Amino acid sequence: MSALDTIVAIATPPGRGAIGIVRISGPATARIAATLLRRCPPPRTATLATFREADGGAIDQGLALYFPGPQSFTGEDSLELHGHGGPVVLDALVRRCLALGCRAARPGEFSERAFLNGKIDVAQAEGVADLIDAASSAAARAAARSMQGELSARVHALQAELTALRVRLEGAIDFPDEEVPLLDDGEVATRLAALRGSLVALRDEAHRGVRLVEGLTVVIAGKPNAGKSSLLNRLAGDEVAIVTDLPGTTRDLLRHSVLEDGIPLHLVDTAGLRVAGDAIEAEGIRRARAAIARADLVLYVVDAARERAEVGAIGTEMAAIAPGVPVAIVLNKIDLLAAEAHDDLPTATDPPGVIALSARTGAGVDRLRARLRASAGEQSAEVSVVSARRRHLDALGRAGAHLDEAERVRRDTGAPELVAEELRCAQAALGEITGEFTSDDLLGEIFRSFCIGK
Ligand SMILES: Nc1nc2c(ncn2[C@@H]2O[C@H](COP(=O)(O)OP(=O)(O)OP(=O)(O)O)[C@@H](O)[C@H]2O)c(=O)[nH]1
Ligand SMILES: [Mg+2]
Repeated sequence: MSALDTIVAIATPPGRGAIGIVRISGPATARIAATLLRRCPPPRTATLATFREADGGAIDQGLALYFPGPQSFTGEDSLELHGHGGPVVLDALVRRCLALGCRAARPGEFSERAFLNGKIDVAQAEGVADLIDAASSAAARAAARSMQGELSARVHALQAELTALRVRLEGAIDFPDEEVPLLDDGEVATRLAALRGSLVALRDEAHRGVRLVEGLTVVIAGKPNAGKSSLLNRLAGDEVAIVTDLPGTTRDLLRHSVLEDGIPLHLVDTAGLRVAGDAIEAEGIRRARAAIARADLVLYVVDAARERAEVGAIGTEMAAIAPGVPVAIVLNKIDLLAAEAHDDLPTATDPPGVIALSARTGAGVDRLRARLRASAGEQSAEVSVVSARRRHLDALGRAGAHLDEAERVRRDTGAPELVAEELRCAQAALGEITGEFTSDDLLGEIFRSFCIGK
């Protein structure tokens, strides 16, 4: 990319609208404004202007806003032309700018320039993109936080801690004969432990942020005939899966995505867990267990009429298959229970969090939906979730692995230079989030996923 180019793009969505905005950024902005509008408008002042063709004729009339660099979004001289939002008139305006020496902007190029000029970091730019793409108010709130630099600030705080600890360790390397036993005093161990704790906390929060954007993988599991496929159909609002009264109906994984309040839920129906009857079912059960292990949430479906007694053992059974994966127990087929039993379900003897419902009648399904929304992070977004992406989680994961390794090296060898080296690697991994240590290829990839004019 040449920083000398002046770029132009329509910044409003395609189609007709009351207002359409064309954005220009780069060193030739003032010159182009002087020709297009007859004079460059005063800085940061909305100015009524006629946008003119080469022959002096009017393309449109509207507001012109001139932002001299560096006090602009991109950090360069830039101009916004607010005209009428018709595709033909906006195209004519862009064509005129191209004739005056602009180049058509690539997707995300305005944001990329803002990054290159130090106006925002990559995590903030991604926050802008996520805010525009947000499908729920929770996702929008989280994206706004990242856009305003909350994720970046958390990363910077961790990096500052890492730097301080490295200085301490590198002091020990440079002055090995100092009296203070630098690595035995427990201080390094304590600070390392605190760092690991902060990193895990940030990673959890980032994970919730990713789920707001990417959605939640919800695996429906349970014994054969419990009503798993019926529940999938109920949540999907469609006959997605085959339902029969034969145990062992579902053998393969069946995936279906739905939007719950704007949050994508990726539902996975599975084969009933039991001792398999044949090779096909055995493979289905193997796949079911693998899906459970990768789930963000498992809905364990129980036939309320026949399997109530087994509810207590489910937690242990699931923990063996998928340690750490949250499980919600769904007591299904409550329509088969005596009418008076419905009202006080779940009862005090059920484990906490049990959701009683009927996949057949739909009774109680709203409670399940509320639980799904909560799991998708909607509730925690009230507190403070930042929007995040897989690549952030990845970087946080690698930083965490280096900190674990630093702790292991500290314990086993006590060699400050080895610990310091792991801290340096952790720091580099964190730097990828904000773009400090990100390769040009990755940067290009990130910004290309943005829309044109942003
Ligand atoms: N009365 C009643 N029957 C239900 C309910 N949910 C499912 N069933 C019935 O239970 C039987 C099994 O339902 P499925 O949805 O196929 O159960 P599954 O857990 O997917 O079974 P497999 O795929 O064999 O493991 C069918 O006859 C369903 O009609 C319910 O809420 N109430
Ligand atoms: Mg089934």
